Amino acid sequence: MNISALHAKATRLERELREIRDRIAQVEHDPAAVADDLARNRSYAFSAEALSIDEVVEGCADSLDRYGFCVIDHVIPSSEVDAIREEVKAARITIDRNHQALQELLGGNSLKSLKIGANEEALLTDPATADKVELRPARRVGHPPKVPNDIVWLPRYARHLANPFVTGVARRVLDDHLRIAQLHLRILDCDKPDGTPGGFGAVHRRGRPDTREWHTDWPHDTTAYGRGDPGRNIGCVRQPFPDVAMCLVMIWYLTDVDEDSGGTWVVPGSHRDTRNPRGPSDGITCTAPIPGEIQITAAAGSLYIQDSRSWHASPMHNTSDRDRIAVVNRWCPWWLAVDDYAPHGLNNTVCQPLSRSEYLALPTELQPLMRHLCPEEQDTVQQPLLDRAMEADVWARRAFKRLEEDPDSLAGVNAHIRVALAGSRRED
Ligand SMILES: O=C(O)CCC(=O)C(=O)O
Ligand SMILES: [Fe+2]
Repeated sequence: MNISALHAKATRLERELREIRDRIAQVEHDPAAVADDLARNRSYAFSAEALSIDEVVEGCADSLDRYGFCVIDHVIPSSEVDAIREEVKAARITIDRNHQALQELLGGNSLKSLKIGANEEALLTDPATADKVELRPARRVGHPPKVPNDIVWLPRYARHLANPFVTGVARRVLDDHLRIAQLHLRILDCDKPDGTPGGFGAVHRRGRPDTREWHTDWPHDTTAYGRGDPGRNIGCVRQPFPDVAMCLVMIWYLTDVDEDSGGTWVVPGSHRDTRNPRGPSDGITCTAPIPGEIQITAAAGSLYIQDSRSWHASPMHNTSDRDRIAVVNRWCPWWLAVDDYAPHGLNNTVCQPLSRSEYLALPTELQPLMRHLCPEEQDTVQQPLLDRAMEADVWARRAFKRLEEDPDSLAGVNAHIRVALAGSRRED
């Protein structure tokens, strides 16, 4: 059998195995019953008001591992929520105006359709542009400037972003040195008196509670923002995704959310499923419901956190009488490559920059999470990584000391170490 016939056979067998696994899963458990139970009991949620930081971190890490998501209830105290919601509404107007001004400056129909050539780059870096549009230099030399990070319009919200409950969960799941790589508003309008339906997406697609827009998020967003455009494609990890949490998506709800007022859709356990709702070979229709899906319910001031591999969707309807107001951020470990791609994605939210004075105005505890956004700051690795390197160095030095002092004693000292081959278990 030649190699392409073998590949074809492997693909057929993989599909068959998947179908058999699906059938077993259906017999073994009814995903809808599991989902109903989870939605009713909210066993994914942990309260910042009632529990200690350690309890919340433990509970959330476990829920992220098991379901792919969790909620921290009341992470913003209720006395603060109204003022932050108003701040976000005002920021929306400022941000939209700035995008509009940028679009007019560059003469495009939409920022998404703009082609950035030498003329546009010259306009963006022309000092006279500063009177018309707010732009900041990007960290990467040779990349055009971008609109500033939304955090500059949200000083009140910024005081809560590095909340120790939140950084505790992120550090546990990702690594010690964290970076907030994206931050933007996510507002879902409610139905309007003129008949415009509420919900997410293009108006003509909105309004029904039984449609979806399933996707996974950067760096697991299969269409990678820019699709086939090298100027805008931000990259996507190859399928099947490795079983590593690479990014935590945080959605800060500033209005109550439930089935009719903007609760995020998610499929529990999907972060470990090797298929993807937008995977071309995975047989899933991303606009239709999926058995086992649930919609998050949470009070204003609560935080939804998910692994970026989780299959999820913004609701395409909002029949409540208020817009759903939320701020989204994407947190990643220091080792994930950010923003070296998509230099023409002017309104892409990856690493929107900060000036030095904006960076210095951030709350002290937030600065380490956003330092990489400021081109004038030297972004060195942070203390916990230095501590780890020091520990490793002390351990290695001991061995070299022994090599120098007593080389004959080395021969058998690693005899207890057994390295397993792939597929077998490590022997402790
Ligand atoms: O609007 C939501 O609830 C989900 C938002 C979302 O999918 C995203 O920002 O990646
Ligand atoms: Fe998303």
